[in-house]
Amino acid sequence: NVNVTIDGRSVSVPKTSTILEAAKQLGINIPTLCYMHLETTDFTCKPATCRVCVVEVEGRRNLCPACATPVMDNMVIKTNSMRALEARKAIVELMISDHPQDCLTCNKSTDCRLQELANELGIRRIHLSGTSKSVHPLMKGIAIERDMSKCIMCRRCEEMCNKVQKVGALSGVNRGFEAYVATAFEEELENTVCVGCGQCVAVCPTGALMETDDTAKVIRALKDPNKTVVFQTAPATRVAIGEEFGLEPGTIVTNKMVTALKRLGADYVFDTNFSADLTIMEEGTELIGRLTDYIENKKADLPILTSCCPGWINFMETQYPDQLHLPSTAKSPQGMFGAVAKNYFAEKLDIDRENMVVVSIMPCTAKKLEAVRDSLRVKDNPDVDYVLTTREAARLIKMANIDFNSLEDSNYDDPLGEGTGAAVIFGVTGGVLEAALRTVYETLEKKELKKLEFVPLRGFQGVKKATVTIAGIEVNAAVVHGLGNARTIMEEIKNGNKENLHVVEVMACPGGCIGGGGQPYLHGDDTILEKRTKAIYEIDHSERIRKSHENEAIQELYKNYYQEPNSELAHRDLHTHFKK
Ligand code: HC0
Ligand code: SF4
Repeated sequence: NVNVTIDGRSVSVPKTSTILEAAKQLGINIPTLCYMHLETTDFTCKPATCRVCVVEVEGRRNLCPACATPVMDNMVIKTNSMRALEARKAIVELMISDHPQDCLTCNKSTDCRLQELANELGIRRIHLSGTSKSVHPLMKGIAIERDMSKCIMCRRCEEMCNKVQKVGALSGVNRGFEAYVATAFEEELENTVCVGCGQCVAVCPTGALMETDDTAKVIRALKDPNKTVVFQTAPATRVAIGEEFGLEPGTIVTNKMVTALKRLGADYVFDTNFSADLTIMEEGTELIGRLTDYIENKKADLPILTSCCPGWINFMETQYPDQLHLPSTAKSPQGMFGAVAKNYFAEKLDIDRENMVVVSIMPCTAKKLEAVRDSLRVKDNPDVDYVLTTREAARLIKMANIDFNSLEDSNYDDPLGEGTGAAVIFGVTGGVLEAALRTVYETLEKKELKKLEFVPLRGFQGVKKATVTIAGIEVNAAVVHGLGNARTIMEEIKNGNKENLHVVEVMACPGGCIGGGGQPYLHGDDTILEKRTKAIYEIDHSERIRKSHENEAIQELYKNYYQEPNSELAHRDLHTHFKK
């Protein structure tokens, strides 16, 4: 360890620390724009380009960037000297002078770190007037909107896409005023290897990267008297949307969210948890089928890969097109919900599917891309009409003058509103597999599973593996989250699957859906992911029914409509195919 003095206070820190880290130990938060570190996500962005963290070090002529300057014994540092403050202010002013000044109408307003910093530093006027030199057209994709005029070259998106997700869709180009982050050949993200996970959006400090805003379309549908508007809410939204209304991360607001959607004018508010249980029935049956096949014929498409995460499926299609026989053919819960709503439920209501509008509230930007897939529509009519991220849903609620925190609780509607504890854990990494194992175990063993928690599959470790013995079969399971880890496991599988994996769960976003690209921003604090996870497990624990096959509404649906999992009708509505 070494001793340093920062702003007049001493601290002993490991000698490998930077000034920024040492200051943190004293509770001094030196502002940063480009630097970001997320422990759970294993994400570090440290290009030292923004220079906002400059501090004064005694004996050195130049100011030093705190994020990139290692401490030395007896160093004396001032983070708030006049010189440091003025330099910091000048740097931010320079950035703003080359930034569109449309904070009033920017989608990121009040969530923008640059805006916040300008306020913290008391910048009230831009002396360096001049027009913004970096003018770029707004690129509006189905999932993600890019406005590179607002890019400050912090490179967080690039680091996230290339180092954590290992997709490689983004890279910095040009120099000086002309510098920005581009896709290959300046293509729209959708025409590149981008999978739409939105993790770049999640770390962007300004309005350069945003989800594409679909709130106006939903408002139009809600106002149309001829439309029956049906909402579904994803598992991970209920433990996060409260943050948008100032509640503690991990506050469970499931039933307030239902009330809010009803106040907006929804005709029905249903739960994606319902169709998550349905997914377990379809996917679990497929898993049992492939395992049996393997035992009997020594040959089968193994490991079976989960198919509910659209970012992951896009990744499979672009990166591993020769392995597309492995994913389960089950649609995601969002997709299954749309099909059940527009086929079964519309028929029950005796309305045309064209007059039903299905709106999903999802923690995810890639769900917007999933909703426009060919396999999720009948002729021109999509099963899911619009997808709003958790952030967009909150915006819609605020717009409608609904005081979220004082809302009373409401229950989901029947019959697509019933979900189990197994369904809610879909929202965290390891949850889909745990839910599947609960059902597969009881189906094959024909006896009650006493301990429902599969602890080795829980937690934030990037790759988790466990062997579970079910009816004499040793099932080798793995769980990965974050596409970089998905790539690791896919390489293992491609190279002969030496560990003989039978089933693998993949979620594109670190932490699973609770860390989705459409969730309330973490602003660098990833303890929020732990809090959301804890809340998801709390909900599971408190549910009366915690296994998908015991969901009574699902049992009814099979009895009245689909007959049995993987039936012909189930294949028509609930299964999909992949694009090479
Ligand atoms: Fe997820 Fe899902 S669990 S992907 O993370 O499977 O988005 O929350 O809705 O569809 O259920 C997201 C979350 C879902 C789906 C479910 C799955
Ligand atoms: Fe990369 Fe995901 Fe952003 Fe696409 S959405 S550019 S894959 S981080």
